[in-house]
Amino acid sequence: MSDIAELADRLDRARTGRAPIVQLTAGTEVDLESAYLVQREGIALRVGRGERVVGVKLGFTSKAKAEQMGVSDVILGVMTAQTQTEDGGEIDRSRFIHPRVEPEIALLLGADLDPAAPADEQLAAVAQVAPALEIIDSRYRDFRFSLADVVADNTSAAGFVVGEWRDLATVLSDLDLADLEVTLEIDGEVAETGSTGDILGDPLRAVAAVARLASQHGVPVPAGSIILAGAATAAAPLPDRAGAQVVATVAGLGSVSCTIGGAR
Ligand code: 0L1
Ligand code: MG
Repeated sequence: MSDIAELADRLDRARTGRAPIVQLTAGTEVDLESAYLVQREGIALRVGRGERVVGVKLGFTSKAKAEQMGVSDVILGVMTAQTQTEDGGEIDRSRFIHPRVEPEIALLLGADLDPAAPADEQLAAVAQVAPALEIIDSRYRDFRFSLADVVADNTSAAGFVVGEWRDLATVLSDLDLADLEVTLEIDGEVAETGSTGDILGDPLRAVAAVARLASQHGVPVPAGSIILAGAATAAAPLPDRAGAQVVATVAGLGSVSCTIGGAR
């Protein structure tokens, strides 16, 4: 087994067995490019077992989180249909290790994303927009990792929920997508507040970032893909109580929610 395959297998076992591991970089030199290869290999393992890729996500899109990690670029992960929960649906918490939840903006591509196209053409590929929740769950002990570790671990992607899609052009004629208040509520209590402007200054900037990273690392982003643009607030622990409600509201755009199941 090559190093890349072995590292991907280690992370895959940690995820499927819910057994956190020490950071890959604790024992092996892994640069960023190799980390993306480990990520791709991990996704290939899952696709081989019947999972279906439905989109991509960005991480470290807020200045605060990037500064905290000492990184200057965003990171790209891949999402599968098997990790999506319908809006208002139940999320089985027992399938995670130490999950957190963050409110996001989701974009839906109506056309293939062409990395060579000018930015305005790339933007024109986005057809719809929706509020979203992302569940992140590091496969590393104590949720601690280096940049290469977290990229290899598919940027902690673990699950997502998308609210009602709205036509992007209609939304933009009415709202400033870069300046909408975002609230994350857990059981009716406000857990986090932020703004869509905390996502790269404007969540639509995610499109060019995705195009660049996807092209660099060989990730296709065809029409119909969902893009999670990034978190608008810090992540909150996913509640550990069955029946707990998690709701994200993006002012003017709507709400998205899930209920916790399978908790202790
Ligand atoms: O989606 C995210 O912003 C998470 C990126 C990875 C870092 C983390 O797990 O906090
Ligand atoms: Mg996220």
